[in-house]
Amino acid sequence: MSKLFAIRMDHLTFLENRPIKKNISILPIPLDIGSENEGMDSAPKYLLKFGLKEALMSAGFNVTVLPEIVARKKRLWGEGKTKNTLDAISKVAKSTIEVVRQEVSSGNNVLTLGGDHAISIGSIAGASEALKGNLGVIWIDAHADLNTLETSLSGNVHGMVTSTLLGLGGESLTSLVKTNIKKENILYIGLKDIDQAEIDFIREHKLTTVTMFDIMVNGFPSVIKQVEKIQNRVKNLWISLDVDSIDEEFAPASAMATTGGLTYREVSNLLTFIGKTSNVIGADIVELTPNKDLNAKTAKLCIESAASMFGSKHNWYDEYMSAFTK
Ligand SMILES: [Mn+2]
Repeated sequence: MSKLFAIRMDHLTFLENRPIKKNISILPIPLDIGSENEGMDSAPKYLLKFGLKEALMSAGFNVTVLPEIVARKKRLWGEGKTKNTLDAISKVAKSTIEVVRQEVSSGNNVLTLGGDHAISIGSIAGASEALKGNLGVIWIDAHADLNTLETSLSGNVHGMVTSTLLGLGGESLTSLVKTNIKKENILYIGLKDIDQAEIDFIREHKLTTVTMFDIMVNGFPSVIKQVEKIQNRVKNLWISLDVDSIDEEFAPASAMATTGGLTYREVSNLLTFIGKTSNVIGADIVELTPNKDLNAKTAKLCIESAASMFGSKHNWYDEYMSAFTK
C-alpha cells in the first residue's frame, strides 16, 4: 500500500470530487500521420466541443486551453514517405517537448489531446526533461507500441513510441528524447494485441506488463500492486491512455476498436485509483476517432477519464446532481 494511500483515505475518497488545487493546461495535438487510420486529427476539437474544459473546471481544476500544436495533416505517400513522415512527426515532437517542458517546469499539469499515439513522444519527453527523469509512465493500451523502425511491419510511428521514450531504436526518433524513461519506470496495463518482436523486446528489457489475461487471472489487486510499485519508485506519473485499451462496447470511437479490452468499470476505477493516490503530472488521451463515436459515448468516457486521472471526479451523476445545487 502506498504511503499516500495509507495516510489520507478510505475507499470512499474515490467517490469524492473535492476541489484540488491544480492547474491543468490542455494541449491539442491534431497529429494523425503516425497512423494509417484517418480522422484522429479532429479529436481535440471534438472533446472540447463536448465540454472537456467545463467538466474539468467543475471537477475543481483551473483550466487553460493552449494553442494547438501545428501538425501536418496531409497524407504522405510515395517515394520518401517514411522519411517525410518521420520529419513531420519529429517537428511535432519538438514543438510539443518545448511546450510541455515549460508547462511542467512552471508547475502546471498537462493534458494532451491526440491525435494518434505518436504525440506521446513529445509530451512524455518534455515532462521527463522538466522533471530530470523523475517520471514514471503508465501506458494503458491494447498495444505495446514498442516496435522500432527496424522491427515494425507497418512502418507506422504510433507503434514505436515507448521504444523511442526508452531510448531504444533508430536514432532519427530516439535523438528527440533527451531524458529517457527508465525501463523500470514504465508500466503497461491492458495489453492484448502485440507483435512477436514486441514480446521479445519486453522479455529482453524486463518491462513490467499487466495484460488482459493477467487482469482476468489475478484481478484488480494485481493492477493496484503494480501501480503502487511504480509510485514508490518515482515522484511523478504520466498516464498515456490509448482509447483502444477500452472495449469497443464502451469506447467505440477508437481507430483500432476491438472486443476484449478493459470494461468501463475497470478503466474508471483504475484511473480513479491512480489519480487519487499519485502525483499525476500529465496525461495523454490518444487514438480517439470521432467519426466512429456513437451518441458521444467515447467522448463522455474520455472527459470523465480526464477528471479522474488528475484526482477528481466528473461523471453523469455529478452532472445530474449539479442541476439541484445550482
Ligand atoms: Mn497506442
